[in-house]
Amino acid sequence: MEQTKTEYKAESIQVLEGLEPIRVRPSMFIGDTGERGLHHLVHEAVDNSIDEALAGFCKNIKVTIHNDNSISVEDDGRGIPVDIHPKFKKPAVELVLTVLHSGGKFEKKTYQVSGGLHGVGISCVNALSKKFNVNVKRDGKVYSQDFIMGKKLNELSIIGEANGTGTKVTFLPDDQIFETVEYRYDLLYQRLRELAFLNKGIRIELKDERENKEDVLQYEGGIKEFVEHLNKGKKVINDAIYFEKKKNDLMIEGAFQYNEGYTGSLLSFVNSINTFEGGTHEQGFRTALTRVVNSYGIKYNMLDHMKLTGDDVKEGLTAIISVKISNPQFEGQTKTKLGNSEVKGIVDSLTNDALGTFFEENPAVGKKILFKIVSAARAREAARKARELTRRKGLLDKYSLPGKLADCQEKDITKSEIFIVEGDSAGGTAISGRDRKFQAILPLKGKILNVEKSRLTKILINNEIKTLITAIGVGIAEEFDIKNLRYGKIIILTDADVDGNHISTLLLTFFYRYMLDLIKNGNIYVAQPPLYRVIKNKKVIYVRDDKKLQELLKEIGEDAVIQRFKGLGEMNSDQLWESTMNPETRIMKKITLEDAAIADETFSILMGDQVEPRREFIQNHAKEVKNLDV
Ligand code: 0RA
Repeated sequence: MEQTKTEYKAESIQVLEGLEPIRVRPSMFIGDTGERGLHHLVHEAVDNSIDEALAGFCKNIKVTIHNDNSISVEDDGRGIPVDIHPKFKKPAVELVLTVLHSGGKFEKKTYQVSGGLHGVGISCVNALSKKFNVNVKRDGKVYSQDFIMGKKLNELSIIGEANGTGTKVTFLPDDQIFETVEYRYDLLYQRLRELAFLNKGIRIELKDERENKEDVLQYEGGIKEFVEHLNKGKKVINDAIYFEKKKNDLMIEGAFQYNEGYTGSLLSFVNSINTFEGGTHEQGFRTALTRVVNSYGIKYNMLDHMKLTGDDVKEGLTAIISVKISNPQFEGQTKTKLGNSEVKGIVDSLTNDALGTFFEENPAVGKKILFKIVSAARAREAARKARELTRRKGLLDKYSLPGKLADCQEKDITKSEIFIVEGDSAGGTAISGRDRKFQAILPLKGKILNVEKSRLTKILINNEIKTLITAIGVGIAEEFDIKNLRYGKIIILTDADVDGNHISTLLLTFFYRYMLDLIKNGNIYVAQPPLYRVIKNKKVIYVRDDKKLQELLKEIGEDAVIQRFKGLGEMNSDQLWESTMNPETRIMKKITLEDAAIADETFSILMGDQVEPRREFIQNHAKEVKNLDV
C-alpha cells in the first residue's frame, strides 16, 4: 500500500524548472491568455522602463508595434547590467530574463511598480514569447542576446559600438499560448497615456508600423492635466487644483476640479496601478476633503445647519489621487484595492493640510466650490423626499413589477438571468426565444435617459429607468442593497450597430454611476449578437463582425450563403436563442470596472455639453466610429 503510494507520487510530480511554470499556467502570471493578457506583456515591459525613469535615470520610452505584431520597448536608462553575477556565473541581464522575479535582486528600488497584476517581471514576457531579443547599450558597447520561449538561444555578445545607454527588448508573443496575438493600438494608447499622466515629464512614444500611426505622450502637468482631460466635455467650476506631499516612505499627489455635472469620479492609483476597488488611500482623501469643506462652510456661514456628506462632496467632482509607496498590499477580487492601514491616516493628514491651505489662500475659488456642494446637499434632501414618496406609492418595490417584464420561474439568483433588450420588437423575439425557466426579458423603449445630465430626482421619474430599477430589485443610491438582487446575470442585449452600442453605453453608465456594486460583483454582461449567419453544407455558423467573416470565408471558401442581420429584429426567435441566448453556445462579455470606466469616459466626451471635445474625439477615432451618427 505504502509502496504504491510512493511510486505514484514520484511519477506524478514534475519538477518545474526555470520559467516553465509560467508556460504551464500563464494565467496565474498575467491574468488571462486573451486580449488582456496579450497587452499585459507590453505593460510588463514598459513598467521596467518606468521604474528606471522614476529612479531618475531615464526620460524617453518608445513602444513600437511591428508588422508581425511583435513589440519593441526601448528606453534611455542605464541599461540592464551585463556584468557576470558572482554566484550564478552568468551576465546579470540573462538572469533578469530567465529567472522568475530576479529583477529586484540587483537593486532596491524605491517605488517599484509591483503588486497585484504587475510586477511579475520581464522574465514572464520572455517565457511567453516565441522570440525575444534584448539589446543593452552600456559602456560604449551594444550587447545582444536572443531567447525562444524563455530559453536562451545564444550567449550575450557585443554586436557594436554605442552612443549613450539604454535597454531595448523586442518580443513576439507565442501564438500557442495566446488566443489572439494581434495588438490593439487603442488599448496600448489608453494605458500608456495613463502612465504618462501619472509620471509627469516622461516622454512615451507609441508607434504602429502596421499603419504608420504614432503618438507622443508627455504631460508636464501630470495628474493635473489628467483631471483637465477627464473634464474636457464638461463645464468646469474651477481651475484644477493640484497638491503634492511627502511623508516618510509615502508620496501623494492629488488633483481635482469641479464641473457643473451631477456625477463624480475619483480615480486612484498606487505606484501607477489603477486601484479600481479603492482602498485606504481613497478613504483618507475622501475623509479629508469632506472635513475641509465642512469646516470652510461653517467658518463662512454657508451651510445653514446642514452637514455635507461624502456624496454631496462627490457631485460634479473629478479627482485623481496617486500615491507611491514602497510596500503596497493589494486586496480585493481583482487585487486592485489598497490595504495598507497606515496609508489612510497619512493621506488624510497630508490632504487636509494641502486643501486647508488652498481654501484659505483662494477664498473666491473655495466659495464657488462650496456653492456647488451645498446645492448638491439640497438636491440630495429633495431626492430623499421624492424617493420616499415613490416608495410610499410602492413604485420601486417588487409588488409593482413592471408589466413589460416577462419574468422567469427561477428564484435562485445563481441560476436566473435577465436580458435588457433594446426595443419592443426585439424584446418580443427574445421572449419567444428564451428559456422561461431561468431567463427573464425586459424590453426597453429606445434610449434611456442620459444619467450624466440629470440629478437623481429627475432620473427617478424616468419610466425606463424606474422599470429597470424595479426589475433588478436592488434599489438605487443610498438604498442600494445587493441582497435584493433578483437575477444573478444582468445581460444587455442591443443591436450590433452604432445605435446599439450607444444604448449599451448609456446603460453601462447608469450601472457605473448608480449600481456600481453590481459591476464590482461581476453581475453585468453584454450579449454579443451576430452580424452574419453563414451556411455551408447545411452547417450554420454565426459571425460577430466583418473581420471574423473574412477570416471564416478564407477558411471555408467564398461559396457559403450569407445572411446579414441589420438588427436583432431580423432574427427569428430560434436564431436569437442559438446564437445569443443559449448558455451552451453563446459568447458574452463580462463587464469589469475597467470597461465601465472607459465607457464612462467615452460617454462623458460623446454626451457632454461641449462640442469641441466631441469633434476631436470623433476625428481621432474616425476609423472606429465612421458610422457614428451623434
Ligand atoms: C537593475 C539595475 C540597474 C538598471 C536596471 C536594472 C534596469 C532594468 C531595466 C529594464 C528595462 N529598462 C531597464 N533599465 C535599467 C542599474 C545598474 C547600474 O547601476 O547602472
